[in-house]
Amino acid sequence: MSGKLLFWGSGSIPCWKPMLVLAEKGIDYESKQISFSEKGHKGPEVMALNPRGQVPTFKDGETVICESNAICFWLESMYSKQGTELIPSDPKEKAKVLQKAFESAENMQTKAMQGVLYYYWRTKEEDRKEETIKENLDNCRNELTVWDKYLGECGHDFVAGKQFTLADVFFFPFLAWAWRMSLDFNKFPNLKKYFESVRERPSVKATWPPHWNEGEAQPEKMAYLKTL
Ligand SMILES: N[C@@H](CCC(=O)N[C@@H](CS)C(=O)NCC(=O)O)C(=O)O
Repeated sequence: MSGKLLFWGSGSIPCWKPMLVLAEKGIDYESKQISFSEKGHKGPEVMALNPRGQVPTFKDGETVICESNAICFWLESMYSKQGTELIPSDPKEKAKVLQKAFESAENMQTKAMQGVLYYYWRTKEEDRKEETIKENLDNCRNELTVWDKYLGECGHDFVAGKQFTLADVFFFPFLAWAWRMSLDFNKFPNLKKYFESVRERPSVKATWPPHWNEGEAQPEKMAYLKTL
């Protein structure tokens, strides 16, 4: 027993991040997949560790860590020499990685995803407003364009340079989500190239959300993302 335990749910971007770190570092852990539809995240096991009843929830020995970003930092600092080094020690390189990681955590969430996905989920069809949909799509397109340009300008394979880092751990799940929601990557050639290459990484394949292999996301529901 490694003494590490992760509660996670399929398709959750916050869960995917620490799972990628664990896989990149080759760290053994006990994996406990919860079912969102059965409210496993509100069950006694998770609630005992995380009063918010959210996943990911992680335990490493006696240390309990909630919040996906905190788990990633914990793993990187505890196991920095194991597997892929996700935060470089050189201060300039480190700053670049952290900038892109936080930029992604902030903007991909609020500008790209929140508007298009949450508005759609949380607003009844009859209450949806054309102008809000348009504004959300514009925000999403603008955000993806920023990242497409970054990747084009740096000419590197990864978001913060030549190596896969924490910036990719934070960014890739958002991009994969956009792909899952029928985003047409042909409009973002650098993102397309990045996505197609990074999705082949063993860590990504090993942690791909299991239910994504069972069929498409409700493409008819999210078809409007195609208009991006
Ligand atoms: N800020 C948290 C967010 C975690 C989160 O929202 N997890 C979702 C799944 S994606 C969840 O457990 N939602 C259930 C709930 O909030 O009740 C993190 O980054 O870990």
